[in-house]
Amino acid sequence: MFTLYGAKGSGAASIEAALRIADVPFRWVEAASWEPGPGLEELKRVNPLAQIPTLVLDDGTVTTESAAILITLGLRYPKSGLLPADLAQAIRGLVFIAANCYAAIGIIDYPERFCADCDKKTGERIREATRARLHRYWEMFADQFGAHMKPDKPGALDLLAAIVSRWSGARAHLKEHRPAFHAMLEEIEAHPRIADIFKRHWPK
Ligand SMILES: N[C@@H](CCC(=O)N[C@@H](CS)C(=O)NCC(=O)O)C(=O)O
Repeated sequence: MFTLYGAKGSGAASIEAALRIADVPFRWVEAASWEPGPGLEELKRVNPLAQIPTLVLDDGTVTTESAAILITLGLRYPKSGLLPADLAQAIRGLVFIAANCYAAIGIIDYPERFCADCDKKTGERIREATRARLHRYWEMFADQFGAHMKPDKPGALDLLAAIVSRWSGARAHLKEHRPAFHAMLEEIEAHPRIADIFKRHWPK
């Protein structure tokens, strides 16, 4: 049995949706660095960064980093369609999200990790600039990868884009500046195979 460490409204939703699409049962462990408790202690034993999603495979292999987990699942379950036959742009897009967008979220959430003696005002300035940069990343993502997304049969790229764009005002920004791409993100999360997962993580 796979074990997925995650929390409501977190990036673990992307792995939950991927496991659903691949038809793989899993055990959910409620765990997050901001939720002290037994789940967090168990998570730290497998991922010292204490970040979610973390997925332990049925053979005990620990996988971390959303893009890497999604690629691993896509390769292990080729019939799931998580990865397309033409791999290059899907992998590039997944790494774009992880390296640029998700990393920016980490700075917005925890500016003090990246700033010595960070006072509140400095933290806010870091947040503001990073948020603007994040929104620019999403515009670039929409322009370069929008054509590679498949809202009617969501795969790894669709899932990670739909979930990571839920944070730090990115959706509102995209609605205004890239409306067609924004509509595609809404279509992905409304897909009948995974809609309930989005509803549980982000109730209206
Ligand atoms: N590089 C990781 C980032 C994962 C990440 O930042 N997850 C957030 C939750 S959505 C987290 O666990 N943050 C807590 C922390 O960094 O302490 C990935 O791509 O999966």
